[in-house]
Amino acid sequence: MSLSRTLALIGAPTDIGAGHRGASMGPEALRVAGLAEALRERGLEVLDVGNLVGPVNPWLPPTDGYRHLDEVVAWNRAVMDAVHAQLGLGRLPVLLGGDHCLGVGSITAVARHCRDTGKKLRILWLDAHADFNTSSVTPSGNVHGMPVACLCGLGPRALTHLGGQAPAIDPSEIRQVGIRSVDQGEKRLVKEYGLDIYDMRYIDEIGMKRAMEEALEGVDEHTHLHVSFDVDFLDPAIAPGVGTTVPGGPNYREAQLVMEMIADTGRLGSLDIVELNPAFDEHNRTGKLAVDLVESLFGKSTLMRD
Ligand code: 6HN
Ligand code: MN
Ligand code: MN
Ligand code: MN
Repeated sequence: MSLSRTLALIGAPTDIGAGHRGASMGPEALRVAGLAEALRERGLEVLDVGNLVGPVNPWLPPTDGYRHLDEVVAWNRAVMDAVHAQLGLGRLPVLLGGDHCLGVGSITAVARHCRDTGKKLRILWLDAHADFNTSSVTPSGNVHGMPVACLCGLGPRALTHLGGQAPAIDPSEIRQVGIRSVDQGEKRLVKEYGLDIYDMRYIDEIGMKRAMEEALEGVDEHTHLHVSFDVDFLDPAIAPGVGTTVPGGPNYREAQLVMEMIADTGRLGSLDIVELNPAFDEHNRTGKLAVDLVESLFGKSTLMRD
């Protein structure tokens, strides 16, 4: 794959939207696992722009169905501005989370950039969870369970309108892969909004290759492909370093295939790596696995296909 663009690593060290502390250490764990070096090894130019700053986690119970909403908004503003700035400079932003609530800021920026440049947006949401809760149906109040709903215009105004207009995206622009944990009220909402979900049951039945072919269908030279990689997408047997493990996820080979098939499109335009939680990890094993998979996402293949 010829990717001539410079990658900009943007750290967002926060666990403000999560139900466990520790995703705030994600950016550093990815750096320690050698993310920048591995990508440079691929011949890519990589710029680590450092960490964004935002409010500390006050670790309070939810109010009106949200935990830390003001702080979540502040972090997402910082993320949106940083991601949009890097896209404007022609760089490929790689958001190092941080928990998945940051997907609101990141994807709001990407969607705006697509409107500016006339690109077609396709989001691949790799996750065990649908992240489509609202304040009225959430079992936890944790905003990392809500970003997709917010992006589709369902949620608190400060997040749905983060980029000025709502909804930031249309549900038809997103494909969710690896899903195996959807809450009761959330199920009703994803059906109502018509989300395209490749859940593990479906992947078991038709196989990862066909599922990914379907999820990538229609991606062409006019497409900006955004990958939102929640590390809990992976089976906990290979990726214990997350706060919300769900058994029955993709194994190592399936995960590699996902990344390789995305790389083959040559259309990757932006990336989130979120929910890596070193407090739950074993000697940064999950961080190293994430780096390994991201190498494949940027075109590293096991055989001579480069
Ligand atoms: N994530 N559905 C659960 C909730 O609390 O809303 C878990 C969400 C996990 C979110 O992993 O990004
Ligand atoms: Mn998620
Ligand atoms: Mn723009
Ligand atoms: Mn998840």
